[in-house]
Amino acid sequence: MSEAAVHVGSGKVRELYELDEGRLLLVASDRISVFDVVLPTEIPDKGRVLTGLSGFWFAQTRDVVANHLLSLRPDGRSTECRRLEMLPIECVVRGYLSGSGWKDYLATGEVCGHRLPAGLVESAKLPEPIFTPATKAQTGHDENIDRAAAVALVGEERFDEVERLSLQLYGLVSERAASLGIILADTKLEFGLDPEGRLVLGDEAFTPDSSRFWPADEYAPGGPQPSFDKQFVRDYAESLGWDKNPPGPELPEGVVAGTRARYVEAFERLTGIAFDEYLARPQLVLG
Ligand code: PZK
Repeated sequence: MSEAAVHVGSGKVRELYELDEGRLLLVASDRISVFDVVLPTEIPDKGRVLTGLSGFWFAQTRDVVANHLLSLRPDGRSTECRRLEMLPIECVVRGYLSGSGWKDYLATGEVCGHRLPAGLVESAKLPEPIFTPATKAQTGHDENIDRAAAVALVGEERFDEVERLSLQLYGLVSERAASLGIILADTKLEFGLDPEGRLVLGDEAFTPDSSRFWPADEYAPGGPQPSFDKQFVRDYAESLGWDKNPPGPELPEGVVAGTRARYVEAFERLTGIAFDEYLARPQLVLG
């Protein structure tokens, strides 16, 4: 990393550094979290898979909306990006009923003010994708909010713009994933403003850490779906009778190898690029 980089933020599995006034460095580690707990065992190359996938989708969607990516570093896990003024909402699109969307629907019949048909089951495909914004919690979980609450945070014009762009991006990526046998159940996007006030897509985009990817050939609505990437880890952790409170369990070699293989498979299926080629030349994913 460049000698002058100043650490400015930590996520569960990522670090953020300032390169200069206008540029940041986003570094994806190999840490993995399950049931919201970061485990003591890493998944080799997980950070590279996520960085490469995000870069790939930034390149594929640049005609829909500008993004913050400037370049991928040769380490394959670090993204140099433009510094933005981030909007104070998470932009979530759901094509299927899962996670907090399913919980809210069970309790109220609605998700973020979208009234849904009666009788939907867990993981059901929605009649059409819906935009379900959330607040950015400093600690704990993001809170789903309706249109009025989101408009109060970003204004009506900005809301309409991020809703339209988020739905357009979800449509583009979910169609490509579907054609490759992968369901993009939902995704979380983050937008910011550049110094000229233009809307720019930031953060990571369409990675397994910001989205739910499900293998289409195992899709069976009526319960939770196996995760494309983390299912071995979840199954192993539950088989131990772990109570899902920290500290999480160490992972055996076989679970690590199987999980790494799933991440690499997701990368190769979605990008059409061999992961070894990415490691040799990360900028390849930018086209
Ligand atoms: C920004 N985060 C999330 C927190 C991480 C990531 N382009 C940008 N401009 C300004 N701010 C951010 C970004 C981006 N991306 C992203 N927080 C601020 C975050 C902690 C660690 F890796």
